[in-house]
Amino acid sequence: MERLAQLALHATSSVGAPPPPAHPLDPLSPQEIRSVSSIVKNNYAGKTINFNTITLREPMKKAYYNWKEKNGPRPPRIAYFVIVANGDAGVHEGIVDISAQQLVEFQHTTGVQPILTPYDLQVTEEIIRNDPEVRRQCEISGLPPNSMHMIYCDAWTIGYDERWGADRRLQQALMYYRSDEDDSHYSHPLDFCPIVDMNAKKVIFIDIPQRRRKIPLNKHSSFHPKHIAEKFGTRENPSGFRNDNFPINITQPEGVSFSLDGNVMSWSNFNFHIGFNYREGIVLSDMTWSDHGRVRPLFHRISLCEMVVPYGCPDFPHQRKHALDIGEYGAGNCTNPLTLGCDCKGVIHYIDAHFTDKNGDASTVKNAICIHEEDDGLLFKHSDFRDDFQTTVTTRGKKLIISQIFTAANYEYCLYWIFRQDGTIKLEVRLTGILNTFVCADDEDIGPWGTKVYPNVNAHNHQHLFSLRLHPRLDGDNNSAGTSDAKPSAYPTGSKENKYGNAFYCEKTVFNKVKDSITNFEGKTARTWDIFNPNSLHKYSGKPATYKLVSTFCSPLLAQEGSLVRKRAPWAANSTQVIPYSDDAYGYGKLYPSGDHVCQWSGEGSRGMREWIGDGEANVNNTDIVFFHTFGITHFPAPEDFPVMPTEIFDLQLRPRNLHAENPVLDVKPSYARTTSEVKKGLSGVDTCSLNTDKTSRLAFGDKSCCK
Ligand code: ABN
Ligand code: CU
Repeated sequence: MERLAQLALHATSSVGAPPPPAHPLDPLSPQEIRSVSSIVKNNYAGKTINFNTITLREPMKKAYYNWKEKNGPRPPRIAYFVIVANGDAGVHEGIVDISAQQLVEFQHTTGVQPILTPYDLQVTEEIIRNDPEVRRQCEISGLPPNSMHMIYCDAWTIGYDERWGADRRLQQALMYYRSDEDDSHYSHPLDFCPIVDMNAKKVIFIDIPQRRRKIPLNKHSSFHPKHIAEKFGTRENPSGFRNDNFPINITQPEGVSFSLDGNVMSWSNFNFHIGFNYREGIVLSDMTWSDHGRVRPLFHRISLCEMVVPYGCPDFPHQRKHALDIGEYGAGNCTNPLTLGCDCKGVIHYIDAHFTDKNGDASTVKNAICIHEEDDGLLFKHSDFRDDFQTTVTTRGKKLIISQIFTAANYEYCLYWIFRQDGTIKLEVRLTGILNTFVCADDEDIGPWGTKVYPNVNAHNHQHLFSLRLHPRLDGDNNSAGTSDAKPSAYPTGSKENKYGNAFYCEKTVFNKVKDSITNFEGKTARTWDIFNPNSLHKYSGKPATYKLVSTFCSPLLAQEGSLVRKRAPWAANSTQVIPYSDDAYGYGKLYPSGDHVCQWSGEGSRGMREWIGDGEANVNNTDIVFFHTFGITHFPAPEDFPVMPTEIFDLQLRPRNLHAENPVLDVKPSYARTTSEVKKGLSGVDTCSLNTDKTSRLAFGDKSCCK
């Protein structure tokens, strides 16, 4: 990678600065995006350029809290941009100061390729359809004559292929056939893979397997209502749908219990900023907890900063299938517009997301972020057995959910950031969409590397691994981290220290240096991880104020040492890495663990997590730290996952421990509460079940009155 940096002093805009948004962490507005592109266009006058990225460069942490907490000046609005210029290899990238209407810095970086935008992915289908050699291969595969318009491809970045390196911007076209335009083409994969140079707009090579397989022309399996009617419809029930589809509605007769000041959320005792960018999608920042009036910082910034989906079939060229979807395509770029009553039910607030299009104009995804509440079941309960459970406190909880859904070609990733009233922060991932499929012949033994999910359809084994980036600020900037392992006493039964053999304890190991923080999940010890402030000790327990990471969906990366995916996702081989934080110029600060420009990185050299870990000697104890956590699942496909996957759910939790004086939800009003003395006197106590707060609950059968 070579960077040719230049300092730009004169490139300014002809229009004035757009009005600054309400909050320094707010994503760029459409006006700001246009303002940046106009400044960039002036600088690159004479070149034909395509805009790839225009995004907020968040303020440096120090500058941000200087403004927020110390009455300092508001940080300037800074944007980062990436453009691709016709005829130039690599990317042009730089920084625009929107407040000053100035291009501050720009550089031409070669040896890298930029993220793929939805636009980049759409041109590929036309290129392959018009290529004579692709046509010939389609005929060899048994494509009916004059059917090239029925050929589709999922365009993926090539990932990395040493035959071409990173000099040309390349995509691999995963090929499919649709028998009609409503067909699910994943039922009809083809066996060859064209490589497309997307700047030259041509096919440069076709990877053709030694064993040829014909296009499966079986009737497709699909999931649209008309196909369900074809599959399951009867004379009595033509739709084919189950006839138990009675609605479950969420009613909030008094509205929501969150409030938003622009993008700043207040809910229960939480307060935080909701951001969004092209790459990570939702970003939650400056998160605090109001502890009976005392505002305590919790996290500076939380996001999903990378992911990888490595496939496990050893045959060439399937080793190239390992999508780093966040760095190569963007959880923001691929985000869906959400629909009221459908993707989310209840009383919803949406936030739109804005991006640049290739011309530097703003494009908008409506309703990109969904904000809503749901019932969360019991928050706590206790009944006294002495009076047949009449003495009772029952408190119900609710949860706040900030969500987005992005489509990574075949897959949908549904991301739910969930807040509970007790201070728990949960991330739930739901995987749905369609398996990536490859053709197999009738008589083919596909070995242990995949599953035949449909006639002639092989779905390869793969993993979905995510990197969660946590920048903590628990009761201040100096934090620490470590493991917590449930262990039996080291002393044997009969010893003085463990006479009866029953002793066990929690073994805590603090990470002193970066190298100590490279750990893995241990099922045997029910391992969790603590992020804590060693300077803020609990008044009763004497233990440090902690957020405990409870995460058990921790499939280890299965690709071996030396594999391409292990090199390109240096963060994925372990469950945790902790690095010291420092503000870089323009506050960029160690965001992306597979590097800034992920497409076509060979995985060699020192980038991202490998660079940050360095010799592993840096101190991470009682300092400003960033905690990275790899989590996810291994997916061995099954026919139940086809033609579309029922959502597969996995999650993790961050739980406050030794942070609150006592149970932090004692002040949530119970739904039902009766003391022993009230029971004895025949008094009803607090009873909001039957006191009409919940007007919609009733018995399912028979009696229609509430709670009786
Ligand atoms: N999973 C690879 C991918 C993601 C987004 C768009 C195209 C391909
Ligand atoms: Cu999967």
